[in-house]
Formats: sequence, C-alpha cells, structure tokens
Amino acid sequence: MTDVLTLGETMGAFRAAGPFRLGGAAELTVAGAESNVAIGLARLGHAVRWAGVTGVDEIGALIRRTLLAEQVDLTTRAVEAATGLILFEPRTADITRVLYYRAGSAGSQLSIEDVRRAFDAGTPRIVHVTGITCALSETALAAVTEAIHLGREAGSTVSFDVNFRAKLWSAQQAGEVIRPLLKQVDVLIASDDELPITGDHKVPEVVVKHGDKGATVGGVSVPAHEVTAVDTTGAGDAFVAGYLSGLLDGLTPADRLRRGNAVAAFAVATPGDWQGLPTRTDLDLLDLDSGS
Ligand code: CKP
Ligand code: MG
Repeated sequence: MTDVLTLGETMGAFRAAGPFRLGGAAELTVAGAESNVAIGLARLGHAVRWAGVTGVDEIGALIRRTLLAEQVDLTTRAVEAATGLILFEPRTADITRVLYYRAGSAGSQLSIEDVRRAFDAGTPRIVHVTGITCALSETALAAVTEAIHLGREAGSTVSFDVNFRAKLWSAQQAGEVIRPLLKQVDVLIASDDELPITGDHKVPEVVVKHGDKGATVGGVSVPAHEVTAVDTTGAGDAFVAGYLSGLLDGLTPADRLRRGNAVAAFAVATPGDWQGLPTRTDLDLLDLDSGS
C-alpha cells in the first residue's frame, strides 16, 4: 500500500558554514523538494514512495542510502550522467544562497516509464508533484504530466506545489506550463508570491503559505509557530508533508494547516532541509491546540 507517491530530482547537497569563496569544510548531504516531503511523511508514519533517477556514482548511492534509511520506498534507476549537485551558502538565518549544478543531470532524465513503474508498485492515495520537476527537462515534464494523469485515473488525490525556481525558468514560462496541469489537480499549494503564476483555475483546494505568518486554505487561516529559525530552506516542503499527513489522517482544514505549521516549525529550527523533520512523538512537544 502506498499513501503518497512523489517524484522529482534529488541532488547531492553541500552546505558550508559561510561563503564558499573562503573554502574550508562543507557538509555533504542530499536535498530535493519532493524527497524532503517524502522523508517528512515517512517520519510521520506514512507509506511513501519516491521516484527519481540518479547517476551511477557515489552521490547517487548516497541518495538511495539516505532515503532508504528514512523508510522511503524507491522506484529508481541509475544512468551514466552525473547526479546533480546543489550548494547551500548560508548568509543569514533567513537567506541562503543556492547554487545549482544540475543542467543535464541524471535526475533530469526522469521519464514517463519511471512513473509507470512507480504506479505498478501500488496505487497511491495521494500523488504529489512540484513545479521544479516540470522545469528540469521535456521528459521530466512528461513524467509529471503522466503522474497527474495516472493519479486522476486511479482516483488518487493529486497535489501540486508550485515551487517556483527563478534559476530554472521565468515566471511566464512557469505559468504557461503549470496552468494547463492545474485542470487535473485537487490540491494546489503555493506561497503567496507564487499565486500570480497559477492564474485563473478551478482547483478545489488551494493552500497558501505565508512564510512565518502561517497558512490559509479556503477561508481558514492558522498562524505559524514562533520558533527561532536557523535555516528556512525546506520549510515549504516540511509544511507540505504535514498538510498531506493531515489529509491522509482525515483532519479538518484547520488541523491540516496546524500540522503543516508544526512540521515546518521543526524543520526551520534545525540546519538542513529535512534533518529536523519531526516524528509523531516530536509533534506532541508542540501544543497543537494553541493554534499558535
Ligand atoms: O521550497 P523549499 O524551501 O521547501 O524547497 C527546498 C528544496 O529541491 C531544496 O531541497 C532544493 O534542493 C530544491 O528545493 C530545489 O530544487 O531548489
Ligand atoms: Mg517550496
């Protein structure tokens, strides 16, 4: 049984303590928006599958090892191209400079066949995709389109996070590609500044993230937790993991937002995209009834 199927590119991630131009030590880990969501859901006890392509290299092996250790099921394939890299250069707690080395990467070879193999492993209750994958290559966009289509056919809930990345494409290009896809999407997740990209659409459930102010769905708003943020990268993905977890557990819209905010609070309090993501026991540490 699969609760959530997600797909995309996960990269080797180097994180330095300061500017890369100074050299020195950098920590090697992995990062990718969809695998961040997968890890978040797995930590909350859900059955998750991530589909993606890696290189036949040590970074590819690190990605598979990390996701397996986090109890994420995999549909992967290793190809001759290099696994992509991302460099995180923290400048302030809120601002991290991101450098991509991902053009022509193994991950960008994700294809329709990978998605079909992932569906063969079990029909997911939720299919979760993001705008990042749409921007990677023609085959990766086709993979997202296929995942949405197969999810629709199978009766899965289809969730789409805009995740606009200006380094990958323009807002206009993103809008032209994403808007047609939204016709088949059930849950649209966007930060407030991404909303113009989504244009006019009829998605029934629109979740808007307002950063440290909290989030809204329909007419319901819930404020974020007040925590000391040490690293906000991955906060959006953490919120998505919590929100989708709430959807799987049949929570009300307000409680889905609360869980999303709670998961994001843990994520920003720890350096790294996904390292601080909470288990169910961790969630009990926050008083979810306070709504703050
Ligand atoms: O929207 P978020 O800050 O939650 O996403 C961060 C991720 O996939 C990060 O892991 C990075 O690898 C990326 O977004 C990306 O491709 O930019
Ligand atoms: Mg995001």
